[in-house]
Amino acid sequence: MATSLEKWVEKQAELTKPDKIYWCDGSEKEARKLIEIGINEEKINGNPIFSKLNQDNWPNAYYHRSHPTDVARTEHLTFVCHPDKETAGPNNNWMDPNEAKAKLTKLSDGCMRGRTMYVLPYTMGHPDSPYSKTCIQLTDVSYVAVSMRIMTRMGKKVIDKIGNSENFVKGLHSVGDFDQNKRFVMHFPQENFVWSIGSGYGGNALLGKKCFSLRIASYQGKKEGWLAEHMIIIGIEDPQGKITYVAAALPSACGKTNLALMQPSLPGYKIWVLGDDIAWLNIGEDGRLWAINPETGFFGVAPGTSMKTNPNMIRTLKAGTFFPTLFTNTAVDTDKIEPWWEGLDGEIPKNLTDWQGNKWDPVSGTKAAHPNSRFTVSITQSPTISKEYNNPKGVPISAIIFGGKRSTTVPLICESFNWQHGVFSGASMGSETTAAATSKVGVLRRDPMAMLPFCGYNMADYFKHWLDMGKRIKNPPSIFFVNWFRTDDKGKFIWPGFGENIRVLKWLIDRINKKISAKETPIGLVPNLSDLNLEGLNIDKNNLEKLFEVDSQKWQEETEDTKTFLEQFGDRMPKEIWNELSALKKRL
Ligand code: OXD
Ligand code: MN
Repeated sequence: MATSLEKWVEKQAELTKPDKIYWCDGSEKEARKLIEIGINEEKINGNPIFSKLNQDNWPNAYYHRSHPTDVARTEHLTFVCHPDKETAGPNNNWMDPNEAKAKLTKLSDGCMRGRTMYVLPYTMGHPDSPYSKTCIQLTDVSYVAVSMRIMTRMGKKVIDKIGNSENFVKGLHSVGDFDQNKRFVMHFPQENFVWSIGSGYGGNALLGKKCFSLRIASYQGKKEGWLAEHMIIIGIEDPQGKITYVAAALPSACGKTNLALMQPSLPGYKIWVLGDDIAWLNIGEDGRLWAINPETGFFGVAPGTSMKTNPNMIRTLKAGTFFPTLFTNTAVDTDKIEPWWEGLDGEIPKNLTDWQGNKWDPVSGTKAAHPNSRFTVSITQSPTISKEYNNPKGVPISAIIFGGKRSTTVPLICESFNWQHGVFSGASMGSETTAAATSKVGVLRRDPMAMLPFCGYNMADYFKHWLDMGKRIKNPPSIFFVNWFRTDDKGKFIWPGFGENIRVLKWLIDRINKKISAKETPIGLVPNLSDLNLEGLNIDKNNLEKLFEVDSQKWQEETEDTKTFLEQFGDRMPKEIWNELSALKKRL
């Protein structure tokens, strides 16, 4: 007798009509085979899916060039299909689930013809974790199958675990014909189901990532009393060897991965990485907040990554274990057959092929690597992986950091007065946009908790859930806000950032350990300059003060803008958030 899983796979195959169905076992041998298939058989736009890179300098690394229209998340084509629009909220595109399914059924009819359907069994989270989830994704491209093996815990055992139960997260993915007019990423939270067609890009196609572990999981978390967040998880070790775990939410491409793999400039400090993108936060048996990273890899932005900005990531990328490392839409040095991107160390190679496969002309003014070109690499290759990484319970969180890219207004670091105030700061956070989504770059967009594109339900209910969580957690973590990006009169960044950010984290640890006091401002608590270790930095006094300046005029404008943003949630908005806004206005 066929199991529920087998029946479900069969049903999807009847619709999509692949030539073959291949059940993946997650083995190393299989990953090699899939790469061979990607090199020799499958094609996108007439090009092979993978090509081999220089194995001496980049061991086990492969190159992938996407369809040129398929280079980032497509938020305008991403829908959350709750039965009613209100549950999806103004933060999501909504479509009635029946209408969405009818639409996708039409588009998916025969979409895998001539292709192989890969069945990917995986868990998000350690299989022994009480917080992990069992999932199946179907896809018709080897790139996605190989990527999922890097990013999740994939293997045959998952199928045994599912057995004949219906209790698994379902994902159906096809690249279709890459037609943008037929591209959709649809979420069905009531059914734990994601259906994506027309795109092979990470955020649209690796369905365990943004689609399940954030959009669907955030909704599960709301129902079940936990949080699925767009956060890194790190352990900060001080010179005495004490490790403090923190989770930090920053919008896409705001230095999240750099923070997660930071090499601290202050002697004696170490940063241990548990995750660079997603955190699931649960209340543990002891009543505290605990975090796991459901993923097992980094899907990071390549441009700007170098031995100077993120040496531990370069080491991770070059570590070469049995997991392949993928580079997508970077440039390629045609002499050495190596990946290249703007910001990488060393001279610009003489002969480069750009991300679209054309010979690159350095005076053309174009970028050789796509600004959102990516690497996909196993976290296990990181020299700074935390020893708690595989702990099924996760790690206890002592502080939560929110942040954004703001050239003005927002100080380098600011501590919230309490949980509710912190939730308000998170709800009102804004950031100048980047290239991770297909929208305008450099405009200020409000992005609460860095979750605007990822919260799978009405954000007003999400804020309420955050407030409720605070009431249930014993000793809720302190909440901080950081901004590494404030600029001087000439538009240059004042703060050196990267490894120097440890100075800011040191202040944060000293605060949570109650070692130092702080200066009260209308927006929260900022450092007394004497408590910040600034030794060896060369920031002039005016600029230093500017880093912590709270300009009343600018903040009044900020509150107005926040109010306009939050008003879109109407009556559903918790009154605590409005109370915080009024209190802030009063303090200003
Ligand atoms: C990502 C994103 O890819 O946030 O992580 O866009
Ligand atoms: Mn992200």
